[in-house]
Amino acid sequence: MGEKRTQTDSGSSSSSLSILQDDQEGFSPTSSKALVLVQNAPIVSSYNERIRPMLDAIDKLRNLLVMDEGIQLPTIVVVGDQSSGKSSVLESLAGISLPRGQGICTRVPLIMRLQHHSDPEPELSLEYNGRVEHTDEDNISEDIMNATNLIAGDSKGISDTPLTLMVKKNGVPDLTMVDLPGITRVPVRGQPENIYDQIKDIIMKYIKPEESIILNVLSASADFSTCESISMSQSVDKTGERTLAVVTKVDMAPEGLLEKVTADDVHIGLGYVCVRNRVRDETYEEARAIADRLFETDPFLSKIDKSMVGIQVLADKLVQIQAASIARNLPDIVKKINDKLNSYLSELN
Ligand SMILES: Nc1nc2c(ncn2[C@@H]2O[C@H](COP(=O)(O)OP(=O)(O)OP(=O)(O)O)[C@@H](O)[C@H]2O)c(=O)[nH]1
Ligand SMILES: [Mg+2]
Repeated sequence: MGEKRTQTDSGSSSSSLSILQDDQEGFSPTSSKALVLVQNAPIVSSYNERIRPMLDAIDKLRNLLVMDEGIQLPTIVVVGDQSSGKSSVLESLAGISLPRGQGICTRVPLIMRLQHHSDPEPELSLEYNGRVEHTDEDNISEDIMNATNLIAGDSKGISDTPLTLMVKKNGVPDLTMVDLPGITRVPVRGQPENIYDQIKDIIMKYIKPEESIILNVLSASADFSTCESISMSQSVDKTGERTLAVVTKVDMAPEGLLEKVTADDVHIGLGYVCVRNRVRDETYEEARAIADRLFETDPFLSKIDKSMVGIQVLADKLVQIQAASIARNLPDIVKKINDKLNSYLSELN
């Protein structure tokens, strides 16, 4: 616990770049290999081997704070109104427990790196304020809450200093996502008056860059057209071409959902996936079985096309979207880094 971060990050900068350069040739957006991978990818694991090095390179660049130099990285950003179920969706994807509940729960950006590994024993670590803490599935939720309290104070305030959670686990999809605080209009006791503006600023910072993929989490019972998260994502992505919707809590409002997701009044370019997350103390296996049964047997939910329901569908979609985004953006990222490097070198000379 509390192990100090060593030189690993800075020491890896040149290898990150060489990974980028090597893969850039093998996986440029126009290369036929890239297109075949992106179009025909039935199995997540077949992607993982191909995508992993590039995703690692992107994550190393993230740790090297290249974003502070104005270089944007492809990132899946999870947004939604408060308690819409954002953290629950990430829990379902990772099969681990995150802090979730009523009222404001996520108070700092949580960068979650999921990485499949063959060892049956999961490995979890939490990085913040320059240190790395090793943890496990039983303690992760509490460790995140403690780290959040250290960063954002122990009342209900928020902060834009991120926490990074690394999850190496057998069978998880290779994805890096950022979970953000939910949007709320009305400050509760202990929150500053301008809480809405603070949350909005954090969200906008993450979703504005063209390289970001917006994962918009909507509760099934909500009127999508009045969701704050929809108006925020529409303000930066008018056509919806980089927005994917996840509809949660389908168990609570199944009626009329099919009509809502097929009408697509709010222009979601990357489509909808409907999910039922784990609730209370269900195990992940129980939750998955309940969700599967619901989508098979519920008179309303069973009518929704199977390509639009379930966590597995969501995982497959996200992996494909992430791969395409990295492939599309990588050449430009390498170019921007080289340009920066050259300008710093010429300043030095
Ligand atoms: N019945 C049901 N409840 C759900 C579902 N998804 C989430 N919930 C519940 O909704 C509440 C809020 O879930 P969270 O995952 O904490 O929501 P959030 O969007 O991360 O919340 P903030 O971080 O505070 O904005 C929790 O009590 C969850 O158990 C679902 O699919 N069905
Ligand atoms: Mg949350």
